[in-house]
Amino acid sequence: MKKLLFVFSLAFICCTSLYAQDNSYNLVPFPAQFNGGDGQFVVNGQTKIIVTAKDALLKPIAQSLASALKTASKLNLVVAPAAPPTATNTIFIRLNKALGLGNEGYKLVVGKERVILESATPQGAFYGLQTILQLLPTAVFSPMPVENVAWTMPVCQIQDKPRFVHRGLMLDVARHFMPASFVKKYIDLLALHKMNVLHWHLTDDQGWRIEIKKYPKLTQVGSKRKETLVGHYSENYPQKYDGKEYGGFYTQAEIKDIVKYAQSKYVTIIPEIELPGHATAALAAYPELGCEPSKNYQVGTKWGVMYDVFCPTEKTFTFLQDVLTEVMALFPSKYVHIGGDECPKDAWKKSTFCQELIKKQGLKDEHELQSYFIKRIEKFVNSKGKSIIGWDEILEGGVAPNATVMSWRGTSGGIEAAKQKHNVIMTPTTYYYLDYYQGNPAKEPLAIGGYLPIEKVYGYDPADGFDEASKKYILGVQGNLWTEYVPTPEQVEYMTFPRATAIAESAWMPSGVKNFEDFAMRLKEHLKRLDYLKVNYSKRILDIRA
Ligand code: TNX
Repeated sequence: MKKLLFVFSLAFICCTSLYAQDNSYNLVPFPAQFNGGDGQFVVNGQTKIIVTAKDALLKPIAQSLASALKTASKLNLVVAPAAPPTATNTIFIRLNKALGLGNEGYKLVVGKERVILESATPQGAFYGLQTILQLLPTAVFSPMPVENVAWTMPVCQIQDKPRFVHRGLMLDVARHFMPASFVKKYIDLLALHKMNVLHWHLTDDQGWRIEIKKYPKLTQVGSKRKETLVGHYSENYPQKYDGKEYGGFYTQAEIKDIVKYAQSKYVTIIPEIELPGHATAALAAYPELGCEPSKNYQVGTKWGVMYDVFCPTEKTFTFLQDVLTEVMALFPSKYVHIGGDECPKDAWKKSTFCQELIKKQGLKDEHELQSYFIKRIEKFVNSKGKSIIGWDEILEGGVAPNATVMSWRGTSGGIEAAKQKHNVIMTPTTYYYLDYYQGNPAKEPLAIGGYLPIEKVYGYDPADGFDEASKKYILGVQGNLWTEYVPTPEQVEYMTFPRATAIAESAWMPSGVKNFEDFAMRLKEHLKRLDYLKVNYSKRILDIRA
């Protein structure tokens, strides 16, 4: 069996390379199984898209295809409820529960006379639609009509499904606020890459960005900072501030609207509320939640890890439960991310309350106090039928029983958590930190540090370092964009793409079949799609391969 798989993989690699040399096969992420053929399906003014009444859930997908073609080609494709199976010049889109490709998979057969897209769910059909759009000329992504294009798709057969269920990007809107319209664009770009999770980092030391009705000061006070550090926060750099007030937050109405939008693109938004650390913005609003309630806490104006954190008092737990209750009501996601990272223990060490609590609970030290904190929060979240995700520090002092661990400090946290039979999401700094430099730092805009060119991002296999028995705990992967040095949407796009395209391929393609050369060739055409979508991606890959 192993030998067979090996031969299959080799054949796969050869085929994918071959196909990619032909511009018509620039699929990203590349499908799990692909067979090319001869000839083309020609789309013209008479082409019909068929969705029967029983599959009415697929209508929005048919309409999206028709509307993309209408915008770019002016062709007016009709979406109709029936046609004989032998009808020509027809695109059939239908549900088929017996496909065997899971909830997100689809089968696509492009013939000269007709196209058939089948999936077990609308989500599968949505990914099939992304593939159809990528098989069509790149101009189908144009927001305006494009002349002199032959609107064809190459004959091919595809059976496709993702490797991982969690295929995400994390966007930090706490350090720099991103407008709601841009968050929607980011969701579009996730969907284009068949990614399905937006991890929304909504709170941190430098800003609280989600309206909580019960605690209005969180946004009245916590969403604004007096000024922002310019340049690098390391002690070795001059510490200069811009002297300008900075702020922003999302109302609950805006959040509902964004969640609904994401649902239409099959993107789940996982909200993150940071605790017990990265909490200074909340403490500035409600100082009674800190270990020194009389302290004049201020929303952070520089980056890094801050000394002040939530104090594990009953007042704090009530506050956090109230906040999480409102958050869980806004986000249908089964998961809530509760942070858990970089919580310095100094404030707890100095606090008599914390020291007594440690004794009372029979805990060994402040690390076990952090574990106590997270476990209590987990219990509450579980009682509401949801689950927590935490950064890998939640392993400290004993991981909460049902937690999913997001492995960021390298891969070891994830590997360890999986050994303890916890689900994990791999997002290591070494491969997936999108705030790191992607080219020569001397030629790049200021970034947090590190060096992470797309070749390295692409080369990572998320199962590296896991033993056979642990691999099944890998839920998936995620690129993280922290925004200390990313003040605008344009800069978010620059840092995210095309590295996120490489992550999307690792999230989707079967293990062992990726090939960077092949990817780079397909990427060249894919970047033209991003041009049409007005994405300010980094052009480095084009320069180095020109
Ligand atoms: C570490 S990754 C952090 C963030 C910073 C990031 C910068 C993680 C869980 N915490 O607070 O923004 O480094 O790369």
